[in-house]
Parts: sequence; C-alpha cells; structure tokens
Amino acid sequence: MVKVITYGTFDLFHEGHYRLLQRAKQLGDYLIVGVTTEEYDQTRGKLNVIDSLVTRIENVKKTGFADEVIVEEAAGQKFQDIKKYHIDIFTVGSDWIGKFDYLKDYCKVVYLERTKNISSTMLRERNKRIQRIGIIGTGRIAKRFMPEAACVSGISVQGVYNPHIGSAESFAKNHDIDCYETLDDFFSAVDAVYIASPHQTHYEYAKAALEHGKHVLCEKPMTLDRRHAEQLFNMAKERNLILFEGIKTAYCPGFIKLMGIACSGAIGSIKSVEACFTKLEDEDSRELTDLKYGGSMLELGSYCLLPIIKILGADYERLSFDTVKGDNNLDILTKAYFKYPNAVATATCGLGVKSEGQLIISGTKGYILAEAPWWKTNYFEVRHENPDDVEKFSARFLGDGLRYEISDFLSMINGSAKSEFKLTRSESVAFADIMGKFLETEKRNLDENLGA
Ligand code: C2G
Repeated sequence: MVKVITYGTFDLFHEGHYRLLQRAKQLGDYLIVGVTTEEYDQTRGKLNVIDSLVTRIENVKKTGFADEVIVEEAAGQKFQDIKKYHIDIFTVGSDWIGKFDYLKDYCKVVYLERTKNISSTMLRERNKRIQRIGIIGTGRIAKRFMPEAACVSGISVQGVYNPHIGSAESFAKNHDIDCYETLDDFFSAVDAVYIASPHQTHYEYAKAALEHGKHVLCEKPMTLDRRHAEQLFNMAKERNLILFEGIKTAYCPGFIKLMGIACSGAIGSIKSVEACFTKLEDEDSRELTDLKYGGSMLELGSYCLLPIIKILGADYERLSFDTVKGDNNLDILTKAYFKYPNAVATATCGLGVKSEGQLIISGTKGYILAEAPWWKTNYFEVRHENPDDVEKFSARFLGDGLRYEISDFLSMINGSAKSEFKLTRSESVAFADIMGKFLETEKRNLDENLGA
C-alpha cells in the first residue's frame, strides 16, 4: 500500500485545494491530510486565516479524498509524521517547489502543479471572499509580492500586466500565473490590482484600475503630485473602492507598536523626529540613472516621511530640501527639513551615500531609538535621562513584510475599517504633496543653474 501525505491550511476551501487533494489521492492508495492550526499558521507568518480549524477539517473531509485527517501544529512535524505513518510520498503544490526537498532523504517528494486560475464561477457559487489580484509591473518588488501574497489567506494572484509583453510572459511563466496583452483583458480577470510599475506610471494605472471598478494597492510613492492623490482618493470613494498606498512599514506590527508607544506620553511631548534610510545602489541601477524619476528622495523618501507625518502631522510651517548630486545630477543624498510650530524633523535618504539608518523620536521625557532596518521594525528602545532606564520592545517581522499590507488591504476590501488608521488618506496626500514640492525645488534649482 502506497501512503501519501499532504498538508495545508485549506482556508476558504476552493478549487485549487480540491484539485490538489484529488491528485494527491491518485498518487497512492491511502491519503493523510495534515491541516494546520491557527497557532502554527501564525508562527509561519500566514495571515488572515478566516475559517476555524474545525471548518477547515470538515471541508477537507467533504471532498472524500482523505483517508485520514491529522492536525499540523508545529514546524518540524512533517519529518516526524513521515516516520510515524510510514509515508511513501510527500506532496504539496508547486508554489512550494524546492522548499521541501529536505524530506527527500525520508520519502519521495512530489510537487503537484498548483491551480493557476481560481475560476470566477467557483467564486460566485461557493466563495465570494477570495479576491483575485493582478500585478502591474514585473520588477524586483513585484517578484517579492508573490511569496508574500502566498502567506495571506483569501487572495489569489491571477496574473500580470506589463506593456513589454516579453517581460510579462517571463514573469508569468516563472510564477505560474497568467499574462495579458491588453489592460482591458487584465482588468476583466481580476478584482484588485497591485501597482508595482515605475513611479511616474502609478497615477495613470491607478486611475484606469479605479475606472474599471478595481481595488488598488499602489506602491509608494503613490503619486508625485497632491492633486493626483486627491483625485484618486475621490474616485475610489465615489466608486466604493479601496485605494491603499503600499508603504510596508506602516502596516508592520513593530512600527504600529512603536507609534503607539510614541504617542502614549512615554517620552513626554514629542519635539523632534529624525529618520534616516540609506541603501547603496549600483551606479547603473534604474534608481541612479532615471534622470526624471530616480534619485534618493523619490526612492526612499516615503519611508522617512512616514514617522514624521504620522507623529507631527502635515501642518508644518516650513519645508526645505538640501541635496548632494551625483555626476548625472540625480540626488545621491537628500535631507528634508521640517519646521513645526513647536517641533522639528529631518528625513535623510541616500542611494549613493551610506550612513547610520536610525529613527530617533525625541520628547521632553525621553526618546525612542529604532536602529536600521527600522523600516522593517522588529526592535526598538525607549530611553531616558538615566542610561539604565531602558525599555526594550520587539515584534515579529516576517519575510519581506509585504504580507502585512496585503492582509490589511484584503480586510479593508472585505469591509473592515480597522486598518485604516495605519496609513490614512490625508497622510498619503501629504506624502504626494511633499514629493511634488521636492520635484519643484529640484526643477527650480536646475533652471537657476542653467540660467546662471
Ligand atoms: N494549492 C493549489 N492551487 C492553488 C492554491 C493552493 O494547488 N491555487 C495547494 C497548495 O500548494 C497546497 C494546498 O493547496 O499544497 C493547500 O494550500 P494552502 O491552504 O494555501 O496551504 P499552504 O500554506 O500551502 O500549506 O504545512 C503547510 C503546508 O506546508 C502548505
């Protein structure tokens, strides 16, 4: 008798799960299915699981393919189960290719092709809660989105669009999703859109997506102009759609905790925020060669502006920028200075200059220090005059962290407003306004230099 084992969360049971179990059963004579507990899913960073363990087990049983259902409670259990149940074949979907090769020492490992499209008929009939998402753009950040989206229950990445069809095709092939020749075809296949294209294209794509009735998660900076940001938010509101700027830091648990502590009075009244993020880029990279939309501020500014605007607001009295330029006149280092009625702030970002990337929030009773990479907040300290008086805080930050914003995006689509405070519409508009002011200042400086 050939014994097969497979595992999964099987949340919001859908045709991908059904087909996986059907083929798993066909691999042998006896199929054991391990269903994950909520606790295990939390530790492995799977977010937004909706159905209870009991419901998920029932759904697996209803298929009739499982001869036995067990519960998967912890990492490392797979190896034990293989020994305990004398398993011949371990199988799982192709979204896990390579990840379970270590089990090959104990049994055969088979990756079954994952089901590419969760069909709309099935969604309509059985499960309206799964959102089909499409990606616009095929760059680095789009690649990171794929494994992160796989950690969020209730979302299915359907396909990708890029006007350079060759790039779309190879991305689709690598990630086992569809690609589309026209934007219309793309929009008709999805419920929501993730925009990960070059900065200057965000506005047009977001507008088109909203016009097609799609929810939008847009990479930062969402737009480079206040009016554009306002217009998009108005369009989303009129159409009852979610528009969400993807600054991952804003949604990660550690940063939310840090904001909570900062605003709790623990360091008194806040008088200064200093945020610095530097990341040395290759001289030939897009970030350092795109003369119109490259440079440090447009690339990294959103992260540094986030704690400043969240804590001190957008009613600053004065804002100015100083930049250091590379040979091609792009800013390799930018400092933005904010003067508030009773506080100050600086945002420092560099693609061609390296520095200590810290977030320091100073108050009348103490300060908060978050070391780099504070934009992936997993640890920070609250310090006081007495150097021994240090409170330490830590929080989980899993993977690339995009899963947190994806999960919040999804829960907003599903009607929960609980995540709205993490990055508000007016904060996003303030960021767009600052980016616009930065571009204007740069243009003015360039004109003056040319005139001189
Ligand atoms: N699956 C699929 N097609 C889809 C979606 C999922 O074939 N469109 C497969 C997955 O590859 C997995 C199974 O269905 O083999 C269950 O998927 P999930 O519920 O998403 O569980 P997962 O997080 O993949 O758990 O220990 C847990 C396992 O390692 C995998």
